Amino acid sequence: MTKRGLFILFEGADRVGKSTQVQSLTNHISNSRNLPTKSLRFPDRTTPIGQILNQYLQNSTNMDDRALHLLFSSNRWEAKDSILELLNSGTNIVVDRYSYSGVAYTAAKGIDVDWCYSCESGLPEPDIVFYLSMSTEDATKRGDYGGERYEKRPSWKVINANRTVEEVSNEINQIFDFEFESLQKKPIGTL
Ligand code: T5A
Ligand code: NA
Repeated sequence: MTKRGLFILFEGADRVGKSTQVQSLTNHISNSRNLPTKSLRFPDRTTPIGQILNQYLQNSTNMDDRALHLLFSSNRWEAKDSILELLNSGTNIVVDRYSYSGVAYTAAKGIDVDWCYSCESGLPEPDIVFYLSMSTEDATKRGDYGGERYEKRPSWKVINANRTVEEVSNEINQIFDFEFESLQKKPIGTL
């Protein structure tokens, strides 16, 4: 029987090295385990909704905060079925930003965090979250990154990203290798 794929997520502030580590872990999983592995990113700028988001991000066009939040969220909802198909068919996905970015960036504008999160409720849940953090000082400042509730999750790993690419990816690979088999036994979760 084909085992399901894992949903691995990278989160963290701008420029902390998420995309670099997404690529690295994708290669590690493909090479060390010879398993189908795909990287995804949000926003997915290739869809019609993603194109609106791309225009917003490139030109900082004016948009109502909640309207923008709903577009980022819709951009995840439109990927829901394909995410579940990948996981159920045994493909691991390594994802660059997801709901936690969505909640954090909108809540930082003063919008109620529960409202922000409610738009994400029902989406597939990541099995493990690597939260890349630049320094303990920054990490403290970001204590409310999307709300403390996330950091209580057992699968939330805070990684010191203020090191070389290799040092960071070695730690991530070790954690991944350690957790892989037990995570695979769990059913796919829902936010
Ligand atoms: N957003 C997103 C929302 O508001 N709501 C949402 O729901 C979502 C999903 C675009 C914006 O959208 C917002 C958040 C963002 O503001 P994005 O496209 O993911 O989101 O942002 P990007 O600009 O693509 O990515 P980031 O700026 O966040 O950068 P990364 O991916 O964290 O960093 P990376 O890997 O590209 O590295 C940056 C540079 O550092 C170097 C790399 O080579 C690169 O030059 N680097 C290192 N240098 C030294 N040491 C290391 N360890 C290094 N690792 C990487
Ligand atoms: Na990036």
